[in-house]
Amino acid sequence: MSKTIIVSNRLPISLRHRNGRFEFKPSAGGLATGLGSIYKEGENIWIGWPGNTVDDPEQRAEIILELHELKMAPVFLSKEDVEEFYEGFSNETLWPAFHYFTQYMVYNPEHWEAYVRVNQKFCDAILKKAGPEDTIWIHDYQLLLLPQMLREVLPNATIAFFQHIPFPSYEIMRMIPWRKELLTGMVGADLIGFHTYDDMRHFLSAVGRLTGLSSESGYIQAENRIINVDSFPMGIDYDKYAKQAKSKKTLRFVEEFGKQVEGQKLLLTIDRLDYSKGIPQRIQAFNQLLEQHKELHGKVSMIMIVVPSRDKVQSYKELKEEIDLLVGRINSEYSTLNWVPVHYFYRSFPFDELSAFYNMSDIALVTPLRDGMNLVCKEFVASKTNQTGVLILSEMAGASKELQDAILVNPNDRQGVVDAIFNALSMPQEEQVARMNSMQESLKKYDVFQWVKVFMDRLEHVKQKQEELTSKDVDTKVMNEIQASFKKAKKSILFLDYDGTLTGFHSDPQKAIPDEELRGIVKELSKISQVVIISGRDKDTLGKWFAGQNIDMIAEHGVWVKRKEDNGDFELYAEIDDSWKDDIRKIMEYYVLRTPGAFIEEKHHSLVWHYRKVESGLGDLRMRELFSHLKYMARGHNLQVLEGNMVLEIKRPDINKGRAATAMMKGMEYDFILAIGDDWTDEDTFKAMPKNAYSIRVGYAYTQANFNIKSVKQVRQLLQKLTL
Ligand code: GDG
Repeated sequence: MSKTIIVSNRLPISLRHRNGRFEFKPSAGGLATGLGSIYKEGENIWIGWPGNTVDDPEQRAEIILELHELKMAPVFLSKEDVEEFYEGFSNETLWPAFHYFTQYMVYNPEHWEAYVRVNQKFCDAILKKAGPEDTIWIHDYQLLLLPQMLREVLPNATIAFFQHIPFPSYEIMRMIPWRKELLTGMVGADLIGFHTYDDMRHFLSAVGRLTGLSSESGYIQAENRIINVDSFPMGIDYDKYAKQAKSKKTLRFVEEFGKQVEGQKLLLTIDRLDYSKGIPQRIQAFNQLLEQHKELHGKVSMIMIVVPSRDKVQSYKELKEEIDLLVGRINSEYSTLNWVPVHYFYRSFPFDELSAFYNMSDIALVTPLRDGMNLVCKEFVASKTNQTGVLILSEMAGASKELQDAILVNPNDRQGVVDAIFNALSMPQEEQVARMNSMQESLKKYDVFQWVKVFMDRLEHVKQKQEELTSKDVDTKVMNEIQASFKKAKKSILFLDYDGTLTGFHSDPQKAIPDEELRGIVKELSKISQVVIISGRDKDTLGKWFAGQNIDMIAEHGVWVKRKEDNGDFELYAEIDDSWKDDIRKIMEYYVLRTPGAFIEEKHHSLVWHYRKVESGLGDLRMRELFSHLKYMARGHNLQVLEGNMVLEIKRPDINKGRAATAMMKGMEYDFILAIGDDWTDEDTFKAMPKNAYSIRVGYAYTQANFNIKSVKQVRQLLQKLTL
């Protein structure tokens, strides 16, 4: 039976050294809770680093055994690994880059090498446990290379990846010297999840620009499979927080703590020590509030919990000093004998005390400068069982996309934050309840268990979709079948599209000249079969490129036909009425003027707007604009607008490859028919084929063809096989 393996940098436990022995402390984090329903079942397992270095082989063996009982397996990291892979590349390159703090990015090739090395360590550890049919769910930015490393060894495994932190714009991604390797690593997965649509959009754009893989509606077209990219906003264990807030223990803390801050409105902030959280900016906003509103002195205070983290890294050390200084300043300036503006704790609290802080605070001030999701704001909302309280939330946190009933602020707009606090302090109770109610409803529905379920369902869906496509794949077996059928045939015909089928794309279309190998294949095939090159290209180019070959040619999607027996020129197959061209050309020219790199190609029956050389992104945008413009015009002229590979073509609808192919076969009896093509224009050919024909589309798009084939290389392989 297949199993599920969860992989994350850290295991959901902490390994501590105490009195010469190791102790495990389970983590109560959101991820551990959500995934508990998975890894604790059956043969499933969680693989990761236990959070401490262990060098002694005996101790390692002991830890392996103990973790095995907990359904976990450790990946041991050396001190050097931790410094270079974790603190180094993960936290000093990827973390700042992905949170838009480019000023903190370190470009250290040794850190990169360690990142590759440790990802490989994880891969080896997983391979010891994983079977070819298992599901492997990898978490977060420390393991971006792992999906592809696993894919190479387990090509059929189900591999999913979820990124918990933001995915930055392409502009940031391109700064990383190892960007292509990182993206290639990620697309080894079948499903790639992010918290928000924006993260997903940035990822797709970076993949398109840096790896050349194209995508449509969240599906990346890789060489031999499709990969789904989607947004899955992570929830919390809602009931756990709601229940805890009402528990006796928490209520006792509320009472106890409450006495110390009696009569004051409380603002709560909880973060790990990190520059992405905007802690100094928040203290400054609170300072400004007290400066501008003297009437609030003695009536409002801030409880600020900062959980120690990464304090060996220089930028974190400096941040800690800055926070200490700011808190010191504000408290020394405003404190009275019975009022302290900021209650600052640089430590973490047990869960029941944390819950008391959530419960007793009037306002949660969650203002990160950038955050993947942010669970603190969700936990605050879930803990507000009497539904009073206000959430002030940064627009830069993933959670802001869901929690629209919070007061949303730009954390860089200090006055905006001050005003938000002021408004929150005076918000009428009915409004608080209405907002809280709506946020609670949503968080209850999309809790962490639902998140896991939706993600897993989606993964199954992608695998099914891949299955449908691969069942149509031209593998060795199908190749042999086609070859056998071809050998048996008495009269055969092969319809071969040119660009993207017999040869790859070139940035200058006129340079995609048939190479030696291709000319050889066509020559050999033409000795044993009727060969028809069926292309959208103009007749002169095709005629020149295949001059002297004993083949038929259909040019410009069926406007021109050249039969091998007529040695002469191409013949016009369709009557041409090009009176429409002047109007359309003017429009296209306008778009050429606005789009550097674009150009128009004029064919006898069509006009083509090319954007292959246009800056990526801009080309798409202009093409969409031109498309809607032309669609409107096309109706009046009874024309058809079609989107191709980096082209937009407008033409008469009655001219297409299918019609030309049918005409070519008219009156003949073939016992073997093969049609291969790579885009929508070839779909007309596929549709026109009789039932017994083999039709093959290059790439893994949905198609009317009965088969898909991986690439031009495979097409040539198949054709070569026919010549044997
Ligand atoms: C990544 C992404 C994304 C905090 N102080 C105490 C304490 N906490 C708990 C909170 C909360 C968690 O820590 C912090 O939540 P984050 O959302 O910041 O999560 P991270 O794991 O740090 O970060 C983030 C998240 O992954 C999930 O995908 O939201 O954007 O950076 O659960 O309650 N817990 C206790 N005492 C404390 O003092 N017990």
